[in-house]
Amino acid sequence: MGSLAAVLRHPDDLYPLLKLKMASRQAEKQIPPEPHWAFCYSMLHKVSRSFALVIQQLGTDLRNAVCIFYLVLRALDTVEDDTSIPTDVKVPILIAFHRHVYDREWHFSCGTKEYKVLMDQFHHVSTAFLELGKGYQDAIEDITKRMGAGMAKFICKEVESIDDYDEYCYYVAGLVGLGLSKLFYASGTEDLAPDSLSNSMGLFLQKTNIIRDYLEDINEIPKCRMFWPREIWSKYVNKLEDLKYEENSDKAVQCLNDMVTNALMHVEDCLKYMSALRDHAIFRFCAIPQIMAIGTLALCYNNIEVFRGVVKMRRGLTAKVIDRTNNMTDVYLAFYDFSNILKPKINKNDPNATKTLSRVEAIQKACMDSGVLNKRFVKVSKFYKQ
Ligand code: IN0
Repeated sequence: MGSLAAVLRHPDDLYPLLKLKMASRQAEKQIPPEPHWAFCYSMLHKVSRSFALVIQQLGTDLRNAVCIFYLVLRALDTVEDDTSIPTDVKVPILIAFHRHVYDREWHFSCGTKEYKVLMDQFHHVSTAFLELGKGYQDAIEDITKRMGAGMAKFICKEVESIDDYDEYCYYVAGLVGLGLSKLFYASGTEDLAPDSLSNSMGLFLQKTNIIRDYLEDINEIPKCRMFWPREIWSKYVNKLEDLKYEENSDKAVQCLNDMVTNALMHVEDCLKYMSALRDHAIFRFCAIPQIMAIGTLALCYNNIEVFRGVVKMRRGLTAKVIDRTNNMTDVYLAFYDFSNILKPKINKNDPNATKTLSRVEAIQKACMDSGVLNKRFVKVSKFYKQ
């Protein structure tokens, strides 16, 4: 029902939603016949909703490499997240995981629902991995090794300082950016992007997820998950979980706005990374999650609902983003529009108002300086209206 109400409120969501539905039907038909590839692509569709479609439009070789990279990372994530695994069992698995992807006999049961299936039948992922080109295998193994070691380090380490926060996000998302840039380069269609830009692409997505999922993470059973850095939240409350209590609403929103302002720092690097991409399918693969992220941040900024439930972009808007993102002009328009949705929400009494405003204006200046957006056009067009 919710989605019908949403379509009635936003009738121009209907067509993009229909296109999305058809595309996912189409994609399911393209599942390869070999049992191990069939398992990998059906698992991909199960674990990531819209993202599987975006992967589907990549060229065959790269698509297979990205599919396996995605599933290997999800498996590593499943081990890291499973709070029922004792630390002295979990840490060695995380550190040695890069070797296990080569070993079709290796098996470790953990996780729930579709992630348990992924772990129990991980030998299919290893079989497919061993069929990838050497360049792809080396890139995936290198990143899996560094991410496993980084995750192991933070099993017993809290995210205290903002540097810890950036370091943790580097291990679980920045390295994904470095890995994808290596895969794009190995596919021969892109130059190898600078690590700093690849890292920012990951940090912007990860920090948006950490902000959006605050309540889900703090209420995690049996052990709460805390990724917000103490250096930020300790300015507003004495314990991170205090942000969710009614009586701390004002402080909670100020802390939220501080976190969003921190995440906005990575936008210019992300725009530089995307503007350097040459291949259309790779461009869309990278740009769509980025636009989803700036849209989600605009939605979360100054929004107490982040502490009452999970704030998500409506499915119709996701369909629009997937349908309308074809070149850098679309990206600049989207970042300009969503910045324009965030800006009026900046209330001058917010402790970070000046910093937030300067970051939003820097983003809009970067979009205007691209020269592909002219003042008049931006004024009238509402590429994305909430
Ligand atoms: C991703 C990223 C991703 C895509 C393209 C370029 C990237 C460059 C650097 C870092 C990550 C990049 O995109 C997915 C998007 C995704 O999975 N979205 C979910 C929705 C959601 O809300 O989670 C979906 O189901 O559509 C992403 O978020 N991550 C990811 C993981 C693996 C790969 Cl290969 C690419 C997860 C994360 C933690 C942000 C890296």
